[in-house]
Amino acid sequence: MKYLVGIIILLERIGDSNETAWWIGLTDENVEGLWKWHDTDTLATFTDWYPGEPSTNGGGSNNEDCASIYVRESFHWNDVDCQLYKYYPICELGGTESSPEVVG
Ligand SMILES: [Ca+2]
Ligand SMILES: [Ca+2]
Repeated sequence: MKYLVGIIILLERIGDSNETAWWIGLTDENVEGLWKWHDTDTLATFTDWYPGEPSTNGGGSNNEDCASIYVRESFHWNDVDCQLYKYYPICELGGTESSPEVVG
């Protein structure tokens, strides 16, 4: 997660981003309170929620099912309404199980 925060800080410093938050691909839309990664459908084993989050119904919405990295909350996570807020996604690349290619 530090890698993703580093990317966000870099984008801000080069003036390429003024986003308030970024979608990280974590959702509890299927079972409330069970946060799963969208791409693998696996439960999150690590979370970094801002104090008081996930709030489920903050901001007047009763449907906060999408986790975001919230820039103004020191890059901690906040759940938001998936339809109400359209944040850009920021994702880590998946690892590869293949051996590195030997050159030479
Ligand atoms: Ca939720
Ligand atoms: Ca929230």
